[in-house]
Amino acid sequence: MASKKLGLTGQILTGMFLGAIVGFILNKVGVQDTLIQSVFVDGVFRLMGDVFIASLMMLVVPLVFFSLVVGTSSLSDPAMLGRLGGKSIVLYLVTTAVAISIALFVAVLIGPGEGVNLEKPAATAFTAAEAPPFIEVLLNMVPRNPIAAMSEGNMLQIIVFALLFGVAIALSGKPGERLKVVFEDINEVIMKLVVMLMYVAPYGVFALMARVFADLGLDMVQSLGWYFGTVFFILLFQGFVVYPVLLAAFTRLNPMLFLRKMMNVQVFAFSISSSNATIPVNLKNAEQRLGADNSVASFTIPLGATINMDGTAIMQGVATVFISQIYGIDLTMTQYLMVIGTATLASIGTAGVPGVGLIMLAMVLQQVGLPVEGIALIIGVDRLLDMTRTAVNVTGDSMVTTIIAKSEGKLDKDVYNNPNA
Ligand code: DAS
Repeated sequence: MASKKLGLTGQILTGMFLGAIVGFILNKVGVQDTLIQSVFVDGVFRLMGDVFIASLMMLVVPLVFFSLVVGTSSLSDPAMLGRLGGKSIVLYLVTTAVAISIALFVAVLIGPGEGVNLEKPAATAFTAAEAPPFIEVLLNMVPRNPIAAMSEGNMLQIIVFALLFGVAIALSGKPGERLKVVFEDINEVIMKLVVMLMYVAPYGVFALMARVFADLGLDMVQSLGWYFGTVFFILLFQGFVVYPVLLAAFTRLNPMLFLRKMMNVQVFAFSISSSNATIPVNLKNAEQRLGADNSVASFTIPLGATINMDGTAIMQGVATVFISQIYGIDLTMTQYLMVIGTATLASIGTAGVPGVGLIMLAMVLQQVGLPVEGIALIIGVDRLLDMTRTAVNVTGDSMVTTIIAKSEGKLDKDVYNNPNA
């Protein structure tokens, strides 16, 4: 699995670099206003890139709805709710909200997209909607018509409906059990769609990068470098500062042992870019090396892989600020709060498969009225960031698992404190 994923990663990286080189050459040769510009840059590359972005968007609504119903219906099973479910949800959402708040603060401080002032895309399906006052956002979260919410792509309403629908499934006895199986099967198929889309990614990335570099040349490299560096720095800060501090504060356990025992899980997650596929490795590590009892880890690790995506939320926070700066759009405090709320809620609906964080980014951008086309600017470097943020995602899952196991008196401290366990 890992070698296959690296092959795909290698293909995407190849598409990225080839696209950048072709675009850079076209920019240097100066094809503006020539046949090459209209046939290739504004023709073939635009079509390939827009089709790829549209196919990302195509998956947002079904992905969030079905993965969230599946996640909620298993979570809200009465036997599982209780303290475990409550603690997990609070800790997972708090760590995600902390992660994205740090991301927004640092991104505004560094300003990776300042000074480019790319021309805003023509009025498209994603024209910036007026950001409503925050109280209105809260009132507007309950969908009067769930089907309309889905057709309009109103993600907060879709998330609320999916949460309620999932709870209703869990409380509906036999009919609910039958329906839950159907939703689990549909969810599997949608995950397969995400994987299929990732195979088209190298071609889409090539076209997007070629077009961006043909139009912008080197200016883009500098801004992209700042974007990549900002996300990478915050991911490392979250993984190696925030998590150890939270662990020590909540459990008084030695955080350096935690980091040391997480290395193998992080390398695995990095290489395959999938929290879901890392569940078996993360679960085994939590039980056998961190000393968490199976009754806790078997619930919190899979739940975390589904609803806890701190690394993804960090990328979404920085990307939102970067894209708003690139287009010279100032975000209001309400919009920043909406980004935190939407990205935190979206992380619940983001299943741990490669590239899915980018699909959810489209939703966050749409919710705050930013041009979704901005994804084209960062998609080329996203693969490398996906690998890193997946390693952070699974580290967060294990950190919360350790805190909960300790609080439930279900952590074997001898195992945890044994460096060779
Ligand atoms: N690769 C996803 C994961 O498995 C995260 C993402 O796409 O942002 O966690």
